[in-house]
Amino acid sequence: MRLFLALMPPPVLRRRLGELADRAHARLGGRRVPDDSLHLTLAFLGEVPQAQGEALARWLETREIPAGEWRLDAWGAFRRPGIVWVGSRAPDRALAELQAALWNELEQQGIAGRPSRFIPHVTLLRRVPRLERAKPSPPDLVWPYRRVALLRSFTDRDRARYQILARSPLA
Ligand code: 3AM
Repeated sequence: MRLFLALMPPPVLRRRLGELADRAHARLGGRRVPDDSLHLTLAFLGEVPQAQGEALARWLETREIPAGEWRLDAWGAFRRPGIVWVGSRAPDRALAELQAALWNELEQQGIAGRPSRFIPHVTLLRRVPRLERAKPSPPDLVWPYRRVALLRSFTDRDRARYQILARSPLA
């Protein structure tokens, strides 16, 4: 199973992110990420055997995280895969610490693949054919979070789909 750890937005924020995705999609095209799939990836684990996935789910269910608030105030893009995202202008210390702490524990459980850089972002569009230089007015959103989710990623009719397998206890 292909797994990742992510924050899932609360419903009000999910709608706001969906509106940003609609606006960006009208301008740039590409594939708009459906509201249900909007997330912030903290760790991409890759392909994991079923038994290890189940052990990771049990670990996460007892792993409380510190509650926090992430401010989203910037648009961004990853050019090569044609991804348009929203995130923050300045690095977010709490998220960086959370990502590092989770990776320490994943590595203790035999998971490899810690990235050399962590750019917190919410992907809104994929496969954008041509990215513009001009950026629209920056977003100004706050994402309050209290738990992390373990998700399985799979492909269904050429679309990435996610299924929540486990969640950490509410902080
Ligand atoms: O939507 P975002 O950008 O947060 O890009 C994939 C997505 O991130 C990323 O994991 C999230 C859930 O699929 N992802 C997929 N394959 C990856 C890989 N090989 C990857 N991240 C790093 N390495």
